[in-house]
Amino acid sequence: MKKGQIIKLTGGLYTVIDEDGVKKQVKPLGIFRYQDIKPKVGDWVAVDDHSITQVFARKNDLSRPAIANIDQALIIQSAKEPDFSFGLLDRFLVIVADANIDAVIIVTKIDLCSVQDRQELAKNMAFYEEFYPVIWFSTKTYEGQEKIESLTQSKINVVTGQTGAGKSSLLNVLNPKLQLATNQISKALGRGKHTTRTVELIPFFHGWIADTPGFSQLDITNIEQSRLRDLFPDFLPYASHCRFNGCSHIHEPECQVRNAVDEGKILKSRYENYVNFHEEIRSTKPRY
Ligand SMILES: Nc1nc2c(ncn2[C@@H]2O[C@H](COP(=O)(O)OP(=O)(O)OP(=O)(O)O)[C@@H](O)[C@H]2O)c(=O)[nH]1
Ligand SMILES: [Mg+2]
Ligand SMILES: [Zn+2]
Repeated sequence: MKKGQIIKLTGGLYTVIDEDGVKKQVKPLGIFRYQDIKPKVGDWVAVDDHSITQVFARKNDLSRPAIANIDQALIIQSAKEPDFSFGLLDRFLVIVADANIDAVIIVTKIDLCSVQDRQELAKNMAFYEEFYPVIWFSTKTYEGQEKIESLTQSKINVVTGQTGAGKSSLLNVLNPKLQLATNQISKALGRGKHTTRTVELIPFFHGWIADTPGFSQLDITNIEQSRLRDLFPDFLPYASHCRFNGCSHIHEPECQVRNAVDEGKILKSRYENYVNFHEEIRSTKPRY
């Protein structure tokens, strides 16, 4: 019996790298089905020659893509084509934080920005930079490449971001051997277009990167409404000074988060997105 990590799942067959670095193709024990255990890419497991015999506890867990034990999500947002979206960025940040995964924000296609556009974007991104690593990247100028290399070292990374944002292009620049397909025809932005069905961890700077089309599931409605405010790290320094314990920062008087927004200490769009998400979650909960 050896310990190992699942790096790939195709057609019910799992590829595991065991503690000696040996690759094995294995199947889960039949009994797992009755125990409601479904091994995922990223899982630490015990294996014998043919089977996964045990799945160890996960540190985190995503369902779409189905992957476990991720250290870090690279949230890829293009500056242009498609246009930068703060709503989408905040949504990704919330989903990633809810899953207890660290986030790195990468702004791609920066070569398509005018100097003025870039200054405008930089002004807003400065609010994020206090809480997340923010990297500016371009496949044309290679700006940001070294920073991405050093931040992804020795970690299990997953890329995410809307279709066309430049995820595959970025990975190809960082590791030309990958030769991932780019610019796949995409009519519908977001979901439904990604064709790949396999999730795979690819060796990447002494660590791993998940070759996924990004999170197809951008649903936030399963997040606890009372937890949502804790997923905005920029609110936390002010939240502890709100008049009411457990202030939702929406309608309570003497709310220090709202004050900080008014004073320009919290980015206004962050707060607006928080209120939108709060309402989105509330409106899907059954009322009694
Ligand atoms: N000018 C410019 N174009 C880029 C850059 N990065 C990507 N692109 C272009 O943007 C298009 C989409 O890039 P992809 O890498 O396929 O995007 P993706 O995020 O992998 O998209 P999906 O696989 O559909 O999720 C391609 O035509 C790329 O050539 C960049 O830094 N600058
Ligand atoms: Mg792609
Ligand atoms: Zn408050």
